[in-house]
Amino acid sequence: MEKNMNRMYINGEWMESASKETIKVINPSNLETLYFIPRGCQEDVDLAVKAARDAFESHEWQQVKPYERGVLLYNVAQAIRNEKEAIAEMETLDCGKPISQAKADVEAAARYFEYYAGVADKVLGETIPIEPGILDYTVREPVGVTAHIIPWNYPLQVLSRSTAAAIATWNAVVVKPAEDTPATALKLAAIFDETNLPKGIFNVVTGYGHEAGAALSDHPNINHMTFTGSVETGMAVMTAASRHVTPVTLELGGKSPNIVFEDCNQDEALDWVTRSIIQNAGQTCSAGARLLVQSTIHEEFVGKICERMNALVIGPGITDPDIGPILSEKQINRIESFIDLAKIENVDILVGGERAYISDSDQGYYFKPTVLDNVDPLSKLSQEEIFGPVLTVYSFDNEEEALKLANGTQYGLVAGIWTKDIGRAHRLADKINAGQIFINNYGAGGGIQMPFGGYKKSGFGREKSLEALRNYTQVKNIAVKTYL
Ligand code: TXE
Repeated sequence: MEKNMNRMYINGEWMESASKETIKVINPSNLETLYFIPRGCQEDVDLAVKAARDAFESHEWQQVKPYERGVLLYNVAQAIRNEKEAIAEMETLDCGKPISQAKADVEAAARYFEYYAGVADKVLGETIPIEPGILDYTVREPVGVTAHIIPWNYPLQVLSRSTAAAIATWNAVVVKPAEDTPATALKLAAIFDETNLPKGIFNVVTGYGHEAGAALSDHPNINHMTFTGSVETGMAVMTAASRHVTPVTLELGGKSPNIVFEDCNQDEALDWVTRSIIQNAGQTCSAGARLLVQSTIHEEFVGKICERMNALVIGPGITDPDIGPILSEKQINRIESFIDLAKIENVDILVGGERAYISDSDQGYYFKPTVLDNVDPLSKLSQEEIFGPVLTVYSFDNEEEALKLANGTQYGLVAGIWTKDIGRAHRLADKINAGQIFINNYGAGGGIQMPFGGYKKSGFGREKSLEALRNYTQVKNIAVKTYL
């Protein structure tokens, strides 16, 4: 484990919280204590925001040329890659996710830093034709201090995608990782510490959401807030930010459908429908949580999904199973409460539906992959994130019914469409209310270069890709009379 795990990183210094209190972090695979982190409080957040503000305004940072910022970020990417195995292990111990998935996350993190390293000297303005004698142009300026509240399901990836974009565009950042999974944020701080980045450009305050997180989102001296997490907390963050007219980018999860037509390549659809709900034990905002299947192939297709789910290996993340543990007692209890509801609503529990016990000591928060059929589209089971390896299944007869089901939730993050009828695929893609549509694939390209974000309660603003630069820059228009 990293040596600085019991310290936060503020203004280039490793420090305790002003509260002097700590939070225990456990390994969800076996419930062993991993380490303790500082329980950050208002005072720590104030310190970090001030450090970021001073660093942002410093001559030193203002003098860093755009391409030099790119080089700094590129070096961070290389440093991440150099320690890929060790960083992946940290992520797995914290989150429980299978080590191969953690390695993919680390690779994605490195790619975010590379991608935005390349962007750093290409943040362009425009010239706008107005009238003879007037030169009108725009410049994209940094917003200043950007705050990033990070969830526990993809800690390093989510942290990297937004901080890389923010630093590439000349901002200074304050990060609040999730209290359950802070290891890779602190590791990233250690990596930044070894670069030539001025002190205070990258800060990490550890702590609880309702304390450090709330203090950060309600801070009068930040210029942008990026939040990924639940709808409920997202609303609280937005309310706090609104008190200071701080713009927010919210990524709040989903209830994404995979829509499977009888004419699709069934083997591919089976692979991806399964993978999209068991990735990270279903604790993924873009999980393919709902299966919408044409009634003509319902029985056959769902039967094959159940076979695949039954064959999956469950175990500690470090042993690289198909499914690792759920993050916490709170999260697994939440999944169980949905299963209780399924029983009350007489839903068909085709496989799973209960905790899994994998060792003699029965330690760890394991849950069996689960398929729920005949679910009411208006039930909470269909409308809310279960955030576990739990697939809910629905039947449709035609395109119109499929569309109605697909759009029938409060969320709109992702949708997968499986059909060889490309006209139908495009018609649906046009009408589905979601920020990202995959046709005959689910998750192509790893997403770094693609805009990502939600419709409806999945949030707003886009992360990843060049779209993210809008979050961290503001446009200034300058009109010049060219002769007097
Ligand atoms: O999320 P929270 P929780 C969804 C998923 C999950 C549910 C609950 O459905 O079952 O949310 O998870 C910080 N002010 N997602 O309770 O509370 C917190 O410390 C400021 C979807 O863990 O949203 C953490 O850093 N910050 C999702 C972050 O918010 C606060 C990923 C997320 O925690 C805060 C995670 C407050 N008042 C959960 N309270 C996705 N979109 O991928 C908490 N936080």
